Amino acid sequence: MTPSATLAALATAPTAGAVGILRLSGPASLEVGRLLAPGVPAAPTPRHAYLASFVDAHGAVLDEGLFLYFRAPHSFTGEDVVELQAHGGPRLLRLLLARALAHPAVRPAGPGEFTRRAFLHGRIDLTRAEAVADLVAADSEAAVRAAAAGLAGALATRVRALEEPLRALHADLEGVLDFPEEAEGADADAGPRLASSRAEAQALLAEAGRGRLVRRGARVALYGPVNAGKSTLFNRLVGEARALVDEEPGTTRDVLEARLEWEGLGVTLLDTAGLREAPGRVEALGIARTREVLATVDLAVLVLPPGEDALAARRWEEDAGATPILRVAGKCDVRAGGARGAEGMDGALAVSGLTGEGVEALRAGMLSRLWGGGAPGAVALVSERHADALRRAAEALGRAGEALRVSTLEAVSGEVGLALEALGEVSGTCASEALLDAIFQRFCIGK
Ligand SMILES: Nc1nc2c(ncn2[C@@H]2O[C@H](COP(=O)(O)OP(=O)(O)O)[C@@H](O)[C@H]2O)c(=O)[nH]1
Ligand SMILES: [Mg+2]
Repeated sequence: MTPSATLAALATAPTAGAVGILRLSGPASLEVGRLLAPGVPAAPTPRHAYLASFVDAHGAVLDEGLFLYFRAPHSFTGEDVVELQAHGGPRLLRLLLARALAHPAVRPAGPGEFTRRAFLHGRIDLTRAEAVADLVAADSEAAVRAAAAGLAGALATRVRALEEPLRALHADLEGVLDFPEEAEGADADAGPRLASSRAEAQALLAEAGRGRLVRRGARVALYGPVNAGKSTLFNRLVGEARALVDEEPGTTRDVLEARLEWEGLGVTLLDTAGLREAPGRVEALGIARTREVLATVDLAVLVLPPGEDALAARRWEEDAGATPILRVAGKCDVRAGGARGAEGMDGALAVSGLTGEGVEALRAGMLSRLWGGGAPGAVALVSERHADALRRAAEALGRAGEALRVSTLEAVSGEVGLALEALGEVSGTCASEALLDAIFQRFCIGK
């Protein structure tokens, strides 16, 4: 990759739209931009919107639009950037792009390459570059807010707060090793310093679960015996009649999905087939699917009909395996022999899908089981990639603490160095080309 090449790409989707943007970044941006928009002055005012005609190679006008120039280093990429905002015709935009690419200094931008340049030129750290992709991919309000916080540096700040004291500790340790006399005592409080960094790394790591929920939304399945009222409850929660409700057992044979948003958090609600009816072939497939689903969801809502006994309830709970369970005493409007439904079950929420009773409490209960306290969105978006690096950092710091007790200062310093390398993969201060390739591959072209 030659950072001096000038990049060109369409920054808007390749479909018809009100506006289409051609973006150029690199030393030849202005020259190439002015080939397309010759009416713009040779030394345009940066960040000024010029109304300009865009022309083909023979000077024939193709469109009229805005020309924007950002002078290095005061641009998103840190390089000279030109943006042409044309009308959003896909064919028109391809003509403009082709014209830009015909210039020998210009080549097409790869996925995320503008953002990558911003990172390479120190405009943003790696967590903020990743937040750009998160923002584009965000499909719930919580995901938007979390990505926006990341773009503003929420995660970057936390990682820096971890890296800086560790770097100082590393320098102190190396000082004591290299110049034992001058630096004497600089390692005196290494123990508590290590412990506090490790605790901070673990605290950040603990947010990975919430990060995952925000990023991809929560998955919640309704399950339980046939005819418990799952599909009726599903429809009630979704707010429309999606699932087939029938008095005949075994009506829901496949798994139904609905995508909802609760307090900004994306929630995929799944309605499953009952697990234990005497199955026909189709029902049996539904039951197998239900088991699969239960293993993958973030929360399993066990809906039990009135009169289900405690022993049976326990068997149902075992079906969910390691997945957290929320118990619902369904059809609570029914009074079976004087006793109200299955609400005698410990901690079960009494709910009726038919009347709507308890449904709001159930929704709140699901959210609090999924999310705990605080509003979805107020979270540092720790990705799997970040979590992996943070885990390695915390482990290295644990070994450093151990080495401080039983081994040499060299060993301690070596482990601190490893922790710093792992953190550097998060912030990008220590990221290999291969890692950067993998990260920016997720981006769209033109971003
Ligand atoms: N009284 C009462 N009947 C319900 C309730 N929910 C469902 N039913 C009835 O129970 C039967 C089975 O409901 P369905 O939602 O298909 O149960 P599923 O097999 O668990 O999906 C239908 O006849 C529903 O009308 C409820 O909350 N109260
Ligand atoms: Mg059903």
